Amino acid sequence: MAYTQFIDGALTTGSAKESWVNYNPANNNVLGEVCQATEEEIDAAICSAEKAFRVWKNKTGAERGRVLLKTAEILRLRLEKIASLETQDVGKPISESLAVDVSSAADALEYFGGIAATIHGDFFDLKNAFGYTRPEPLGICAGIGAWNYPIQIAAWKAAPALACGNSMIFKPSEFTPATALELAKAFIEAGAPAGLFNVVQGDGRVGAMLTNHPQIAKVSLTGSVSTGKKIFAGAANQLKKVTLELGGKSPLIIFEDADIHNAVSAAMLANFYTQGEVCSNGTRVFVQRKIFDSFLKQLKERTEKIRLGDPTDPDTQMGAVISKAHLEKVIRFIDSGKSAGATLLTGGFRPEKDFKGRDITAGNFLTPAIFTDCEDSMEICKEEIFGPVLSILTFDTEEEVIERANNTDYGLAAGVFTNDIKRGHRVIHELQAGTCWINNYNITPVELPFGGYKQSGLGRENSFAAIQHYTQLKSVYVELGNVESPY
Ligand code: TXE
Repeated sequence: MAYTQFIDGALTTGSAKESWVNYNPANNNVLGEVCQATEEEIDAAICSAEKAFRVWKNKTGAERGRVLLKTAEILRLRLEKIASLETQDVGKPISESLAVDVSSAADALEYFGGIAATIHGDFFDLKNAFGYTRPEPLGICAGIGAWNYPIQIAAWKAAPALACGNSMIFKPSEFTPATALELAKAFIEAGAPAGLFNVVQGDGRVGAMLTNHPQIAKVSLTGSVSTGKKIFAGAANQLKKVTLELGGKSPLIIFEDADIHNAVSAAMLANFYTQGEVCSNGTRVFVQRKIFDSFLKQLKERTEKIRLGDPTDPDTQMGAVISKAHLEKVIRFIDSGKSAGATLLTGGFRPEKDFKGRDITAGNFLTPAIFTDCEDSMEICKEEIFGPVLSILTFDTEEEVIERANNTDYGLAAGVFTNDIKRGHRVIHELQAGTCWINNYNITPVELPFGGYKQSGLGRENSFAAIQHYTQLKSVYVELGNVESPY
């Protein structure tokens, strides 16, 4: 099959000038051909999005909200189909796609569909006058996605954008072209005007063309820090708004009074869920020295029981990483950890059989890895690996671990496990991170803002906080008397 553009309410047809093969990470079978959008197609998407914006911006919030809510309903009705597409595109277990990806997309559409009618300005009673503010839409917004949560990322960007009256052109990652097209179809079926949510396929070149296009008012990226810096630079010469949801190397701190079973569960979720391909993962696991041995024993035992294999099997708990190239990148990090003197306690190798004895050598599989004897200065403790590699570190005091946890250019997320309520809040308040958890990890309800400090990004997704990133505020002063003038 061909993954083409979705412009003005329909999939485009015709042969592509440039295309590449999309592979299934679990077996590297060919899923289809991804068609790189041409400049003409991007112009058509812009023209269509402008037309839709002119209609959409005059809708009331309630009218916009109804379309978002209907879109969410359609996604939920198609949960199995879309989840299956996501699993074959990303390589993640079907249990995850069914439980998280599609539902999280629908949650965002429902949340912003629900608040669309409540987006409002303020009124100010002044001396013989009054003032008011108007949160106004920006125009055509570009969304650019990463490959780990394709439909969630597309919906987390489209939902607030459309709720605020904008139109959106979305470019999925070149590795996962499929489910953004399902979202586009759902919007049309829900009654959105053609062109309100267009999809263009392509690699960074198409992303750069959108970023630099003068009719694009804002760019929202989910991707790596390096790409975020390129987009920020590209937007700078037009002073274009950006939201950047980037990478991280987040700390997960386990104090000696923590519930060990819960802390181990969180450490595993923070490193092995979605094969570790989650930006907010707690990949530096700091364990207070007194409980280190008992924590590590349970972590190793439970990690070695993870059911790695065919992602389409409902019993599978861990699938394949996105591509051969990414698998090799993760393995290079594992080799660097060993060279630096860390101990590879378990995992980190390519299995031939999965947990049901099936041959999985054709896929990009890697057993979940745990490194001990780590030092903060090691590359595996400083750089984002974006794979199933957990680095465990020990600490003694609260002051020490806060200092070490903050010693990074990243600042996306952080977690603390303790039963001392004062210590939990005291420590989390000192951690330089935008998205934090106490006694859990990576739980992202749409009501809470999601985003990072420092080089992990700019702006926030989800929650009412996202509204400010998709509107511009107009002040209006209304005179009820005369103009007092000295002239
Ligand atoms: O990112 P890439 P990937 C991060 C995660 C990791 C990375 C993995 O931490 O670092 O994303 O995803 C497009 N101008 N997050 O490899 O390579 C590219 O085509 C415009 C953080 O996909 O940065 C793709 O669509 N666009 C996140 C997108 O950028 C460009 C959660 C991302 O590609 C471009 C998930 C350019 N010059 C992953 N170059 C979070 N914080 O929420 C590339 N692209």
